[in-house]
Amino acid sequence: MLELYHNDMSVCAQKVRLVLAFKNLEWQGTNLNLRAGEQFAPDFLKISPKGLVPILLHDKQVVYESNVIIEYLEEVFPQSPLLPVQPLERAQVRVWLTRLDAGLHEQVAVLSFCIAFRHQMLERYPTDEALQGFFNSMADPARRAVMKDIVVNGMASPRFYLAALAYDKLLADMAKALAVNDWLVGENISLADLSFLPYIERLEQLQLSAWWSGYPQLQRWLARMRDTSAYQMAVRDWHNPAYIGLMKSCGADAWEKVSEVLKG
Ligand SMILES: N[C@@H](CCC(=O)N[C@@H](CS)C(=O)NCC(=O)O)C(=O)O
Repeated sequence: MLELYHNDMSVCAQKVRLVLAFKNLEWQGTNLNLRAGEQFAPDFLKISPKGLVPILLHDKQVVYESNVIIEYLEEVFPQSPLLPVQPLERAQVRVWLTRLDAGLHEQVAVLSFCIAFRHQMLERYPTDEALQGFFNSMADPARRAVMKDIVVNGMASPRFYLAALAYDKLLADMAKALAVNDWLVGENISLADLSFLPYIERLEQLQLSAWWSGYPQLQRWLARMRDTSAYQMAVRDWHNPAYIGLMKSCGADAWEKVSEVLKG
């Protein structure tokens, strides 16, 4: 039996749900409310030492880290393969996946919080004291420092600047790959495409789609990805209207800010 501890709008949870859906696998889920801190509940920390989603349980055995989970699913359930046959192309898929762990995942959180999600926190903890109490409740000092910076400083944070630059490079690299093929690696959809879809859709939700107006191949890839039933089941059906609405309203001036950053 497959059980997934996840969150409706979490990008790395979407990535795992996309692979489950693409492979037509049945699973049971627990959707954690991350703003309410359900990821820090003692019972959850027993299976997720860092208090992060997604967590997969396969016949009660725990697998964590979304990149590890999707490769595990690929190995255990080889139907509808999502890794190419050629070793070189498999390596190229893994290079794309590594990019998420090497910074892009943190950068999507930085952009999302600086533009929109910080407002959820400021509303939930309306006084300085309450906000400080929330920061203090985060056990990991590194995560606490990042959270404090992006919630307090928003788009004025230097992290926002660095995240914008990293994403700019990502979009250029994706456009380069998609100028040659319909998919990020080789002739077929792979773990790389499914993994990056939530990270691009998030930009659109933050009102930043002008970012790839010079890359029509990226827009076509996005449309192709959204045409899959996996997208509908794993992403679209989980869209949380409150989050989508918040990102839309808070994102109104985000592109202007990102453009300023990119101009240096
Ligand atoms: N490297 C991890 C990152 C997991 C992660 O950052 N999860 C986020 C949601 S996308 C989370 O659980 N955030 C809760 C928190 O930061 O308290 C993975 O790929 O699984």
